[in-house]
Amino acid sequence: MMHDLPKFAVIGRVNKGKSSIVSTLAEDDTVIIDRGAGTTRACREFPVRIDDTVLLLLIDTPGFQQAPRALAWMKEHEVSAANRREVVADFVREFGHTDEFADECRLLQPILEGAGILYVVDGAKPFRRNYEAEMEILRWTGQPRMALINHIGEGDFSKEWMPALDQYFSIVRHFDAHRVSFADRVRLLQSFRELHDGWRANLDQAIESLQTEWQRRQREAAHIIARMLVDQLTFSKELVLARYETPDDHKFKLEREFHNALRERERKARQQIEKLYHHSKLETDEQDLEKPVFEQDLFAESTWNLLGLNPKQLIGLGAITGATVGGMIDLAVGGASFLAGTVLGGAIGAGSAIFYSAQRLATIENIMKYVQGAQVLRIGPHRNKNFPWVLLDRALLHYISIRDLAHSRRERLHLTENQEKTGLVSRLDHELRKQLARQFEEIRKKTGDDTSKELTRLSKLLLQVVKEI
Ligand SMILES: Nc1nc2c(ncn2[C@@H]2O[C@H](COP(=O)(O)OP(=O)(O)OP(=O)(O)O)[C@@H](O)[C@H]2O)c(=O)[nH]1
Ligand SMILES: [Mg+2]
Repeated sequence: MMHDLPKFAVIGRVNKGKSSIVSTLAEDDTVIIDRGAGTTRACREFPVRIDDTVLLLLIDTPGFQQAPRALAWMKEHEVSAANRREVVADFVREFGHTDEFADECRLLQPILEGAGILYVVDGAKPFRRNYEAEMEILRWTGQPRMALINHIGEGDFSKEWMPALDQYFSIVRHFDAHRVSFADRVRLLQSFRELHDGWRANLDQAIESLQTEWQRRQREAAHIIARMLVDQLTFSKELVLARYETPDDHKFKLEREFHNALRERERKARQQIEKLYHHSKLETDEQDLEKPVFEQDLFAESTWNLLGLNPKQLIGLGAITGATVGGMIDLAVGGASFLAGTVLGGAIGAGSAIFYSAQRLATIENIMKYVQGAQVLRIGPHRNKNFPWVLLDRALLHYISIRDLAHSRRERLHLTENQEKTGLVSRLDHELRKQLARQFEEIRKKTGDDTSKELTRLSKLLLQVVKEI
């Protein structure tokens, strides 16, 4: 694979999104990107890799600063078309060790060493004649070259750019560094194939590896979400009371710990998804990130209104799963009504404890039982019918936001931008929803038991969901 490894230098005027394109294609959110011009001062290689296999190399380069002057020097030394590449090499030899044309020399170096050229322009700004010098220099190198029209901002001057770019580059493509999908990335690799015969076999392999990897990530994402749901739906917390204590002594603390543990599990699953899609920065900045939907308290009523299934849909599923309609309405309307814990009376060390599940609103007091010996206070598992649907909705919204997030985005992630994507579960196919509801019921029956079968089944169903959204 290392033999004739495809290498592309990303080239262009300062501040046109070169580093952003490298970051997006290499799925590397550590590439330095900034709104100021002249951010990248040295060339740096970024491998596009799957596991340990490098599929291709991208080289981030400084931008052209004085192309017209550089071209003037080259024209003075030109003899014929046959020696132009040599003249470019002479230029780098002449100025490579001086302060003059420092950025031009650095960006030309990898091209002279055999890299293909990805020339980036900003299609949101009009074409100007002064771009001709840099395009001409690139043509003189004779290396395989493609132009990418990026869009920094609103305007669209692609129509002006096209006829100019077509004269200097064998392929011209639109490629938006901020809004690029997986399919766009694959399409770009397919264009790379056309640039140079020697790279074709490696690029074919790269495309295949990427597609396999994408499917693997879908399966892993489905599994992460399934495992989180199984954990959340079976989770409970217990506390042994001393003889002189009453449940009231611990009620609030236990409830708080229970909710914190649920939040923590959700947070962990999100981090795993972010890691899966190579968003390492998001992971470390998570505490500081403002994520309106997700930072909303899982137990706040507004979250419940926004996500999960609506009461009618829950009733629809109730008929299937045999739950009582009255109870369901009660649970679906009040975000807070299910919060009470349940108390378990049981003899410690006497084997199985008796568990009182609260279908409807239950308070700790009214279901407390004293059995011989110590009392055990237990809270959970969460009984609300909508609970798994809210969790799933939140997980899916987070999943698609991460999956579709270009690695070049540096601003804080506002997941509410995906407003049209909220309420995903309420739009799922009814049959699929029925199957999910059945699985949730099965899982909920399994408190404390082995849930590996349920996990496998739920993963399979969620894979269907993940592939569709
Ligand atoms: N909206 C939007 N902004 C973009 C896009 N691509 C780049 N930018 C922004 O444009 C600015 C410059 O991006 P860079 O990737 O640093 O550009 P560069 O060409 O590497 O710049 P230098 O290294 O300074 O030559 C940054 O503020 C980016 O966030 C895009 O597709 N859409
Ligand atoms: Mg840069």
